[in-house]
Amino acid sequence: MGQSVRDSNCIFCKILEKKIPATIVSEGSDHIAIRDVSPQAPSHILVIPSDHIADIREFKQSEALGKLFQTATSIAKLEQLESFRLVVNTGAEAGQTVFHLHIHLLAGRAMQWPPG
Ligand code: DGP
Repeated sequence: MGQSVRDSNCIFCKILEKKIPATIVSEGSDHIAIRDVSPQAPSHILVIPSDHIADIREFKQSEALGKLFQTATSIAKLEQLESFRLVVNTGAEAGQTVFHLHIHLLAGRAMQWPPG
């Protein structure tokens, strides 16, 4: 397994490198899953790839992207979340604030549609 690509200015890279603490839900060679510091639902987990990739448009490996979604789905099962929403904010106008790709796993309350 090669070394992960990191950006020393990225908060999620710092979490991946354990330079900043986080509540870890799951960890593997290809990802870390943590509880969101500002939860928007009773369960709010971020699934973050180990490599620094700014957003989903930059993710060129479709197999790895599929695996990341499978990881999010497995975590939902482990957390016994019957119903959940996976969200990938892409670009500032869409609400992205951390420019290291991540999947939000949200659950534990009724969700609105369309999302705001
Ligand atoms: P987004 O807005 O889609 O880029 O989501 C970024 C999320 O990351 C946001 O819900 C808040 C969360 N977040 C930002 N900084 C930290 C941190 O230092 N620790 C944790 N656990 N979550 C963070």
